[in-house]
Amino acid sequence: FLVNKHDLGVVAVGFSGGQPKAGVDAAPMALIEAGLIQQLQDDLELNVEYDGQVHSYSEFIPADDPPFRNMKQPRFVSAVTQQVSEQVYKYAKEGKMVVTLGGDHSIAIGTVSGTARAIRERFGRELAVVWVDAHADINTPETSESGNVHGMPVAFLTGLAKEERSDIFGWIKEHHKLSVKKLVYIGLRDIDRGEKKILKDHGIKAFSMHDIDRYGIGKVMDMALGWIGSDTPIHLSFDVDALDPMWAPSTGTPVRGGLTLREGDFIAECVAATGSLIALDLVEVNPSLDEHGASDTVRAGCSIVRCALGDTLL
Ligand code: EXY
Ligand code: MN
Ligand code: MN
Ligand code: MN
Repeated sequence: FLVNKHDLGVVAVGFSGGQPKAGVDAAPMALIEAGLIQQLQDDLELNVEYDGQVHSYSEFIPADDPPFRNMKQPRFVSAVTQQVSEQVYKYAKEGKMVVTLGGDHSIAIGTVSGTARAIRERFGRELAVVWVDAHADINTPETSESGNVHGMPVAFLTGLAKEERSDIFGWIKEHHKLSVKKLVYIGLRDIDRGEKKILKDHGIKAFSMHDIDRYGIGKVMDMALGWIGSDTPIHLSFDVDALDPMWAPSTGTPVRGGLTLREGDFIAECVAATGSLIALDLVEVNPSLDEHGASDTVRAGCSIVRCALGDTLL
């Protein structure tokens, strides 16, 4: 009821400006060349609307982009995510399921703000986000040790990080935001000290790899989706580095001790089975890192997208 689940909008975001490693901008093309869109059309019988281009957003490159509040490339990331927000909003407003292929995880500032706004306008409801990641990506510019914005999207989306300047994320208004109570993490295992304090202080729901070891992924998914509750629209933001580097080595910030390929697919399948999924991001695939592992990483990414869109084993 939340979306017409056969109608899909795809946004290909070839963007790497939220972190320092080149190559993550090539992921959308790698995923598409591996047959992803074809699979969605032919195997899952979805009506896919895709403008046929991987956006590089070169028109948004500022003449000068010095660090601001410790953030690197703040104007470029702000302008690109503002544009992504509009692209995603447009599809979500039409009642389409939105799939965004990244790109580094800073692009979620655009995707989640776009769906949050559309869901408010269409249903007067708040959005829930399932953030699958080795990292919490909830640094404020002040707690971040790296200055890389891909480590900050959740802080901006929840309003924990704020900035007035319209050219540096000041465009993010209340209607774009997400409540910290409607956020659930799965797969965490590399959290900065400042992030730990933020998670604790705000009572944010998080299932780490420790929890997955203790309870198993089945129970963790029951608890995670139980926290969100039924009938709440869900945006799934899936960072491929949640998977163990054994399965997804080609990513900018790999952390050992992660999810198996099946656990990743299972998470996507469980979210799909709620019937409440309205948008999906697949980010941080970097085919130029660990090149012999690139095809595995791309295939893992394709599989997660298919599972989230309702592909079942039998
Ligand atoms: N917490 C670290 C930072 O803020 O720089 C690492 C963040 C990595 C973010 C990757 C995309 O998930
Ligand atoms: Mn991430
Ligand atoms: Mn990550
Ligand atoms: Mn660390």
